Amino acid sequence: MRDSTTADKVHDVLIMGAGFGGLHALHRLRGDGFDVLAFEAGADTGGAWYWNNYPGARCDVESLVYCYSFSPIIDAEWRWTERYAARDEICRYLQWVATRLDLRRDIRFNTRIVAAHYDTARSLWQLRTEHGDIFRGRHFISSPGPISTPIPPNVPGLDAFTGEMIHTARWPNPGPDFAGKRVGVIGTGSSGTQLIPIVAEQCEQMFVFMRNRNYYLPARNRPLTNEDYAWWAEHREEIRAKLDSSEVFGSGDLMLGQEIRDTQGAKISDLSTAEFERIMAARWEHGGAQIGYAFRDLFASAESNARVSSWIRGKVGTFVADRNLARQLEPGDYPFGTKRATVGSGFYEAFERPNVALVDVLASPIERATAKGIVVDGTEHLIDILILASGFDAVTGALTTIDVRGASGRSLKEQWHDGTETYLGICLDDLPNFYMIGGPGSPSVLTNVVRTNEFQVNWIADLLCTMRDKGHTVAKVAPAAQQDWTARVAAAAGRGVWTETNSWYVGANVPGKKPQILAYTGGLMRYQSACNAERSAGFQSFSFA
Ligand code: N01
Repeated sequence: MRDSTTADKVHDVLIMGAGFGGLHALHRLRGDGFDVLAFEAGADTGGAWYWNNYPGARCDVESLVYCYSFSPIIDAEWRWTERYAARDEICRYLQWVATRLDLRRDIRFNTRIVAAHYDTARSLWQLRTEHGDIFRGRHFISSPGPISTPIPPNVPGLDAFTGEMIHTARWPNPGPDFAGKRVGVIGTGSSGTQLIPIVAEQCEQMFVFMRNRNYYLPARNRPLTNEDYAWWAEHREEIRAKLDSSEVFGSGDLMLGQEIRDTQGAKISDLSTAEFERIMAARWEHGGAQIGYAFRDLFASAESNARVSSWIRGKVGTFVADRNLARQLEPGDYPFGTKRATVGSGFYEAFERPNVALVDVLASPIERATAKGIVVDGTEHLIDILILASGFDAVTGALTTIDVRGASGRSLKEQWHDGTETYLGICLDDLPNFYMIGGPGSPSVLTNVVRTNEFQVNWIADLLCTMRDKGHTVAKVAPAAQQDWTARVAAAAGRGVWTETNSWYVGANVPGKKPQILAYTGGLMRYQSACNAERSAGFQSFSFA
């Protein structure tokens, strides 16, 4: 291990990750006069999108709201081309922001942090990179992105496979040539759903190993027009305020069209059948995940959710004519939205292609991988390229797969072994001067993640400014505050249907991970109230030194 070229320099703030959260934190804190240094594992910014370079990768939150709102410069100078931005355009956006706001000079690219230890004697954080360099900072902000630690499927013998094997979140550039190839895909979540129709058009043969059937919504993507931008200029602040006032779920509540906006927020239990049908049909036609934001009781009431779930199940037949195929593709018997719904184009239709075979691995799980393929029910499916669209150790994985240790010297992995505890999803009592953007116990992944990131960045920056004004160098949250918030996160989840389904929201996709809701399900409005109350009270849940 060697010290960095900055030798004994102690930065005010070190940031792990230079995606949406990290870039904004760097900009805000530098503007506040702090000496900030950020680390990014990728060769450039882009966050999750830098790594998820698979064919068809595209955001399922509308681009006009999947972007920063903190900067008038960005608002004025950037223009999205499509309703749902493709991966490349999002990367270009973040790369442009990094240049336009002159952030690059304080970012170390190609620099993965592998350890972060708190030095109690000197009250500072010491970060080690994979190259062995050491950096020191008074405060440490973790912003690795909630969905940044890919995991392979739990398939025996996967290492024995001798063909090309690629996880969607580690896609090579350039990617493989699929022409004349037999391709296997494990996973039909958001990544698999987007990739399958594109790769199916290029390969010789595709086997889709499909376990649970997810809810699938048509994106109805299209270019953004001058009229859209005129509408946006008029409604931008109203829409942003609505994202903040989301009571439960509000990822991309942008609705170009007055009629649909008027139906926002109804309770399904108060609606007549005709009204329910009208709202569902309008949102279905509008496309995207709008149905997820349509009703106030969607996640609070099992009966209400069941009406929506059953309505969407009934739609599969509108995509594929073959009734038997439609039945095979029908979403499973779990509440809509409790596993993140997928949004895309051409997914169901891909199964009508003669070169695509649906291999059902729900009733009969994958037995094993061999050198040449995948065995299901005693049949070996021969494969040249195996695509793992098998997801992520979400929200906590980025911190538990590196060595993070606070004042007690116990690793975060040990501390979270029996479940995560945080204060506001941002701080931990054993980790002084440590702050998470998009951490467990925050509503991040159930809201518009960019908007929530921005709120958290500002809250953390306000805390650091308050400390500086008062001459404090160390902030440590009280254990009681952490326990209270953790109980509040559990209570909020207990009031709805969130924990009924095995999904990454509850860590069910990672062997050995404690089953627990990873996000605060009370909505961004309640979350912001809790954070604002803490700030207005002078950060009274913290002890300072
Ligand atoms: O991962 P997932 P993802 N045998 O965890 C299957 C964001 N995102 O990468 O459901 C067979 O959703 C697993 O099956 P099952 C977004 O938040 C956004 O697709 O467990 N199958 C499932 O089908 C998203 O939710 C965008 O039965 C196995 C799949 O692998 C999150 O990232 C795009 C298996 C994993 O689905 C993760 O999405 C991409 C096995 N042994 C990602 N193991 C957009 O904005 C796993 N599976 C569009």
